[in-house]
Amino acid sequence: MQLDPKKYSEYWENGWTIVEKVFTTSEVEAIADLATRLCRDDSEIATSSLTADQTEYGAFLPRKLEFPFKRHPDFRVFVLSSQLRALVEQLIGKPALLVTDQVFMKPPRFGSAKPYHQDNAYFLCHPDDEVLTAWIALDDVDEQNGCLRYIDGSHRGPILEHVPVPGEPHNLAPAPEQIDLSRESLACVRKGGVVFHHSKTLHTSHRNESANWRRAYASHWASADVTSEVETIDRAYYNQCPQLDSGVTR
Ligand SMILES: O=C(O)CCC(=O)C(=O)O
Repeated sequence: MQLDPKKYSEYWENGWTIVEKVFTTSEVEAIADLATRLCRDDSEIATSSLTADQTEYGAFLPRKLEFPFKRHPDFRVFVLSSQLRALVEQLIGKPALLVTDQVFMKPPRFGSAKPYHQDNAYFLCHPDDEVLTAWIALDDVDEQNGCLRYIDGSHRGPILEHVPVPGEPHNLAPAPEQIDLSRESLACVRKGGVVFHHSKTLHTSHRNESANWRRAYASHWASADVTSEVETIDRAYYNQCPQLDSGVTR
């Protein structure tokens, strides 16, 4: 799949861009159904203890399916699709390797907010220009159901200090005064579209206030030249199960 040069410029100017129609509606619907089913299977809360409303809107679901690539072959086929990889490679300018992935689930009216952060505050990868996230929309995503929000140009600044958010120790975020909200943009996208962001771009998503699902498959990619101060690259799929990530070898 050929990347529109305008999208390439937008990515390097703002730190993110959207490419619509990378996947078909039926491809993303099958993946959304599979992720939802696996989350329900994983749920430790007995559904019998929930109210009808909670059950209907999936309040018992975990909010995140970790490592879908390892969970089911259909996820592997999906995330390693040639059209997605081609777009990633045009953005980073080198062959791309899949590092890790997650499916973020925001059930209707229950999906919680994710605070502003930079992915590379967690990954600590270098060079950071060769690391990106391809966030695949599994539902139509807008302001009401919790679209991604970006601080334009933040990928050109430093990695900010990230500290645990009060009451949410699993979430690390910079101090609010370090986020210039006057440069915030919303990334609304149709299901099957992909939002690409640089590893240093500040991004967040709000709670899902709508009656619709907001599910997204986030895939994290790097070139073979990328190293990490922590275990990100040692634990990358292409190092753990190279036979499955067949595109490029180190
Ligand atoms: O989907 C979300 O709400 C958060 C996604 C995110 O932070 C990421 O993909 O890096």
